[in-house]
Amino acid sequence: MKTPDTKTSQSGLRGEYEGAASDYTVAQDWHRYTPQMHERWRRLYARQSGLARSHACASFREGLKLLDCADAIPRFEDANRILESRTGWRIVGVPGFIPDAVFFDHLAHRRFPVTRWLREEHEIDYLVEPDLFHDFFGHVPMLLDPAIADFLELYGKAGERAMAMGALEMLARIYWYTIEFGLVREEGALKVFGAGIISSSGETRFSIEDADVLRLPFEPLRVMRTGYMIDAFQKTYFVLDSLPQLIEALVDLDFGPLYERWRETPALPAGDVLEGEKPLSDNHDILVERPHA
Ligand code: HBI
Ligand code: FE
Repeated sequence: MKTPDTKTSQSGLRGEYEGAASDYTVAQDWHRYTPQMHERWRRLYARQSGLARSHACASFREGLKLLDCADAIPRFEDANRILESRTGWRIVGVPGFIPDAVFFDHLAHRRFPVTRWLREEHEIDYLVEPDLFHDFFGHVPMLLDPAIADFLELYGKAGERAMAMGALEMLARIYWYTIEFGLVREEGALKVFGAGIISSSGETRFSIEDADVLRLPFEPLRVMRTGYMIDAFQKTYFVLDSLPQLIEALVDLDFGPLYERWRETPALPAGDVLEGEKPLSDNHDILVERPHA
């Protein structure tokens, strides 16, 4: 057994699956965070909330403000009071990545799994796995948006069916290109709502400021065909007209026929443009905010 007092205590929180319940949940054990971890959180928060002011969508900014977590690692129970009163969501602590079926079941019941350990100093800019900062800072503010709250429950429910139909990859791309790496148009400007972007300083700037990056209007089947990058910035971003578009697009989808159509269409590598497709260009469709040179 690992105990909090050994020198492995920091990494001990990380990936400690042994004590988890059958649904992979663990207590947050907030008292185990060290002063260094709280300080690291403050620094991460300061950097990303500064970027969010100019680059994130309004729902993210409002949600983040409500969570009031600039000064220390937040307590899950405090966030839950806010979530439960606004959208009926709750967060549950997990040791890290959990199996797909368990992940979907939590979402279907309006529980969002949040990894309880924080990235280490050398991972400040980048890590492959979800950690506390990505999960909490990136995802939890958006759980306070009614459209995202409903979409995630629907996604959880769709997950079980997709697994049964062997179409998980297709559904996962929807999640990836929206909840993780989605952009949305707001009053003519391009804004971030995806957690994978907003928890990364490099990708927040890249996805919004880079004039040449490929941005396509969100279209479910197109998204489902498109491969994605897991260890580099995305080569394609999909842009919603509004957050409610997400739920409208999925609520009416009969996944059965759609999965069949998907099987017949060839997969596309990230970054490819199809004939006739019109990437959003900053001349007429969107305003790309470039930093002043
Ligand atoms: N587990 N903790 C955690 N976080 C995720 O984002 C996650 C997961 N398990 C499965 C999963 N995501 C995805 O593969 C599904 O969305 C398909
Ligand atoms: Fe995530």
